[in-house]
Amino acid sequence: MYKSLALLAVLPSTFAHFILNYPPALGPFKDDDEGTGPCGGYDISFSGNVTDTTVGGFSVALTSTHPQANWLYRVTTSTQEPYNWTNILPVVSESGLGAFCLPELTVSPSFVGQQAIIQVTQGAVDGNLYQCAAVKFVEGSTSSVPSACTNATGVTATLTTQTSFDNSTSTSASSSGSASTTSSGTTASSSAAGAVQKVAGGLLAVLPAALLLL
Ligand SMILES: [Cu+2]
Repeated sequence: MYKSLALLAVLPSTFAHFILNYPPALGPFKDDDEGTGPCGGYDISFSGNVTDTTVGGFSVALTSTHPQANWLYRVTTSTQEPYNWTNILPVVSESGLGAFCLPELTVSPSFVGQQAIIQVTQGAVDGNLYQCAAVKFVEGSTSSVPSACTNATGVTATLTTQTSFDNSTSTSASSSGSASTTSSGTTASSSAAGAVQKVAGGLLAVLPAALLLL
């Protein structure tokens, strides 16, 4: 009893599904609106916090209150539907409660100089949940990981072969055999595997790179 109260005290005051700790979210967390896309009750906007973010390596730090979830990390420079999202990683399957951070995420250098929205979607037992951060992409990679980027004991993550929560056989990459699709897939998988490998001090299993190329 006392122990569970103490645990609750560590969690955010509302019993949130998940919280985006870094980069800073578009606005104060709104628990009731977290299921509202694209940004958990916020319109896409650059009028608040805009965090300088290096294209060659950056962190996204989360707190999850679901013991198991899938995560999708996407980016866009568009402010209007359908937003033209680009996946930063394939869907990540994660288990464990509390702090969950992927360091060394990357986006294409073509984002340098642009303001963009990083969107994190959590696919959980109670549906899809959304948080976003406004960033300005700059050159280079950040050598130091922000203090907000930690992983709770027991948190593990693996990359899946899915590109969305809808299904794994959607029109994009999977059924196309073109050379350009193959080579971009190779690049994405190696950097993605590197990012996921950093989670939780080697507790995780990373899918063989070959699987990601299917
Ligand atoms: Cu929830």
